[in-house]
Amino acid sequence: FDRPNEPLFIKRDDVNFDVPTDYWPDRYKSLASSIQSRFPTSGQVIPVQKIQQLPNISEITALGRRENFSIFNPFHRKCATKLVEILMNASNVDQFLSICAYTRDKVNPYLFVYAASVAMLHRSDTRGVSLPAHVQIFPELYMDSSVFGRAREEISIVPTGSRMPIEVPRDYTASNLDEEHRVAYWREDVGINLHHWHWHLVYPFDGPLEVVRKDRRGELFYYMHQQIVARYNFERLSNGLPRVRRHNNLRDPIPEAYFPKLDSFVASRIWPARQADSVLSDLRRDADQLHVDILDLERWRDRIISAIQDGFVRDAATQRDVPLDEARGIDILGNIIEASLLSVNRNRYGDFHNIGHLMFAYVHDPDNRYLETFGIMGDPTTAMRDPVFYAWHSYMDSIFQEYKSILIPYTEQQLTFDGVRVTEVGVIIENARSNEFLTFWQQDDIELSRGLDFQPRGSVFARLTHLQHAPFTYRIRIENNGQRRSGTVRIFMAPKFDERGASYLFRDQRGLFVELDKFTVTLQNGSNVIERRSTESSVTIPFDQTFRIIPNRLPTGTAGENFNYCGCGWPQHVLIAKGNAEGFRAELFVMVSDNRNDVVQQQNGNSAGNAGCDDAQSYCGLRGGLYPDRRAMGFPFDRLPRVNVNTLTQFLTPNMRVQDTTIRFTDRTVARPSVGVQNTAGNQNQTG
Ligand code: CUO
Repeated sequence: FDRPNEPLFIKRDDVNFDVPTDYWPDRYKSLASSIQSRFPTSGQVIPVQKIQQLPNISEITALGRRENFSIFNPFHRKCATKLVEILMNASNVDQFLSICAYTRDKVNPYLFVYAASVAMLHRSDTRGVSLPAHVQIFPELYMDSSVFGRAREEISIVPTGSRMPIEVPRDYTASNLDEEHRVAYWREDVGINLHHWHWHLVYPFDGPLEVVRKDRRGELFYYMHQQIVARYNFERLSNGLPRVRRHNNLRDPIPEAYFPKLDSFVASRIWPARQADSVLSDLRRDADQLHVDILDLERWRDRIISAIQDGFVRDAATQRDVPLDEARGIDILGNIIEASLLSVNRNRYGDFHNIGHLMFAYVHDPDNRYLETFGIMGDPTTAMRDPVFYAWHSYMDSIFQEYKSILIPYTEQQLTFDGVRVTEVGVIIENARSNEFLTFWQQDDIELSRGLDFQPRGSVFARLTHLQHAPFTYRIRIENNGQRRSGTVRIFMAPKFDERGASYLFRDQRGLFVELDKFTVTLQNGSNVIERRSTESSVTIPFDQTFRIIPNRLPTGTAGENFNYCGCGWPQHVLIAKGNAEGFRAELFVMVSDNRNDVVQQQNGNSAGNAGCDDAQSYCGLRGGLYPDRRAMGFPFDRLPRVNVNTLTQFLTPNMRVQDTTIRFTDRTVARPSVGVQNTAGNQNQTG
């Protein structure tokens, strides 16, 4: 994965291994001996076996090495699928490694890293291997391009050990003249974008069937993105902005402009920007094999909405109607709208969300007359930086909500847990008022050198400033009138007031609840007091894991020292929205549901296991297992309320409780006890 634009030079004479130079790019074959003498092996040598049968990669190389790669583009995704298939089919790990070595220098680097990562996450013999953070492979996709000029200077002039981290400015894509910029710190957060990249790796929408087919993947596509929009709205309201608009008329101008200031090292280009009030057009891009009309999207959308209203979809294989019932409806729809390989009828319902991303991504050059590549909406790695991502996903979400609105509301009976009452909910924060979350800025250093392919080499760090909150503990008292039994605690939070300062109707507020945690408890007869730390959240993974800071580099005793995560999860540092200086008012909701209705028996017989990983289950599911909650994702907020329920208070049953809270933001920046510079200085990172 390291230095993805450089050729991989293979030493000829490793004992016991026949390493053919025909793995090399053609350009270098005739120069083999002089290159090998100029680049003596330093660091680790990785032996590579001869490949039993060289794979045919001619279709994959149709996408050039110096072009951008978009998984949303049907042609690009065909290339990626082909490579994933080849890598999945390698007979063992050694052959897998050999094929990686063989293909890496021949195919597009973005495509290679994508396909190799998907294969490693899904092959049974590589699943335990931790992937490096994508920001370390392609740092240029995550931060201001000016960082790299400064990094080059630092590396060239300053000896290792004395180098200073390169500070990534907090405001570099716009000024506050653009009011959308108030939430740029969140959209451009490196951890948030890494989460999105990783989520789409775990849940690819195309590729070999064994890679795409996962329990409730369509529903999780809906839910994870619904939560992103809810979290974005929480952040917007914290910053005095209204909830995000929906881009529901594809022919309307797009008010949101965005100037990403990102480089593409692979394509040697800066990523294109979008002016305010740009308008989508039909795409006519021969070079990308992309011919699609706005009318196509409108037709797909209308068919999807009709299907929702009819209550069934037409399956292409059987030519039968499949009901969008309570059990499977949302999952079927998620796969249709995205669209994934599991869509029951791609011809009829099309590729709405993915092609929508591309339409936005090519808005500046829809017919390729300026030979411009796609904008950041064209890549899941970068898309969340763009304000229009949320306008698009908020529209998608409203289609899912249209479906949810036709389901019969949960009855009081379905929501209640007989004999169980939540009598007290509190949030405890050290040295602070109870029920007040504290937020501030924090700086952290991350290593860039694995992704920088210039000489000389050596460590160099970027210093990021990101949102952070003080760790806290929930304290929940639950009265149980019955026998010892098991409950699922579900914790959510939403803003208390809307943009005008008015209270919400339940039907509006329910879409703003962000999940904070979900866990199982054993309830003894009588009073139970439960304490749960914010760092244990089922939604998040720790900072160190988001950035894959290698455990043996961590100082002893720090959080994350013994982690065993596979890398998917919302970043812990953005668990709580920013709030504001006055104390932003929010409602913390806690529910205990009857675990007998929630528990899922995993196929391996284990009800809780996660094959070797502690991924954050709420947004990422269980690796290799069933989604570990039988209820609909987002329960109990995923449906409209029962009759006569207009407010959150009216919605509550005795096993639920709401606590008023505030989120107080202080505009100060704290440094993290340094994990980076002191502990890793001198690490030359020469392997690769
Ligand atoms: Cu995650 Cu639109 O699906 O980006």
